[in-house]
Amino acid sequence: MTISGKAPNLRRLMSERDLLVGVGARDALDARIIQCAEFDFIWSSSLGVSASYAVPDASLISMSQYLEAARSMNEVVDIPIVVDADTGYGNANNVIYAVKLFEEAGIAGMSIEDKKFPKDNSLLAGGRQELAAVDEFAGKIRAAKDTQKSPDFLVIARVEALIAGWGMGEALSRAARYVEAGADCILIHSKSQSSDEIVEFVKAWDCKTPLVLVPTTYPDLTEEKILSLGKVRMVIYANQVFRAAVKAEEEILMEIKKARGTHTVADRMAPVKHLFELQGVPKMKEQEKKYL
Ligand code: SPV
Ligand code: MG
Repeated sequence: MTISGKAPNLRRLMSERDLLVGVGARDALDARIIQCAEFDFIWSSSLGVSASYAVPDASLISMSQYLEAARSMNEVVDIPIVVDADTGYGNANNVIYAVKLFEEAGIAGMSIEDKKFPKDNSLLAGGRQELAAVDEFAGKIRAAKDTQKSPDFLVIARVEALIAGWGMGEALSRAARYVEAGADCILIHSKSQSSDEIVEFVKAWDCKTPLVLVPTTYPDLTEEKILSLGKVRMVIYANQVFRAAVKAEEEILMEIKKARGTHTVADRMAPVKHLFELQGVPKMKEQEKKYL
């Protein structure tokens, strides 16, 4: 099967820009809105997609459900989708099957994290942050790289050693092992409230392989500061968009309940016309002129 995805676009963007900025989406509408705001790529977030089913981000929904979510996002945007594939949905066999299906769906890249399946969300207080054996995870990265059909498909190895509290040395040595296994990028994740831990990792990183950061708990690390560190080629704002949506939904519901009507909320909502635009209604109307 020919792969006609956006992996080459993502690689081209990476070669042209110092820092790519991706934003987490839970569904296709989020993805469209993110594209309209002119970000570089979409992060199909496991937290977001799980949240769209209102279930915990704990390997509960299936690979097919994540695939369908990413496919629906990919269908409505031109920018590349990077899939957050958790632990790869099982062992290396599951990774092989996932890479085949996600790549065939036109997905540009995939992040796989070195935790045990089933995983817990990395930011969950008291969550099960159990790391996989290094060799086992390196096998998953090799499996992904051997499976991809397009040389441009991006395999990101995500290191969870800092999340699990195993320390800087473990994080650095794991990252180096995953580079040996063929990882295109290293996503180093941290849940520290300060950026010190991540900055220490970045400064100590001495491989050419680019780093990816997810500055959720350390928002002080702005793009400007990240650029000044060097070595980091991607930043992902993984969950801000759907967290903002949840807040807006809850607030408008409270207001409607309080006002016992919708007469006070007009300025808090996107006009229906804007929703139609995001859904591609203008294009559909053009098609109608041509074909109906
Ligand atoms: C996600 O967006 O699902 C991520 C990032 O994996 S985090 O929620 O911080 O683990
Ligand atoms: Mg995730």
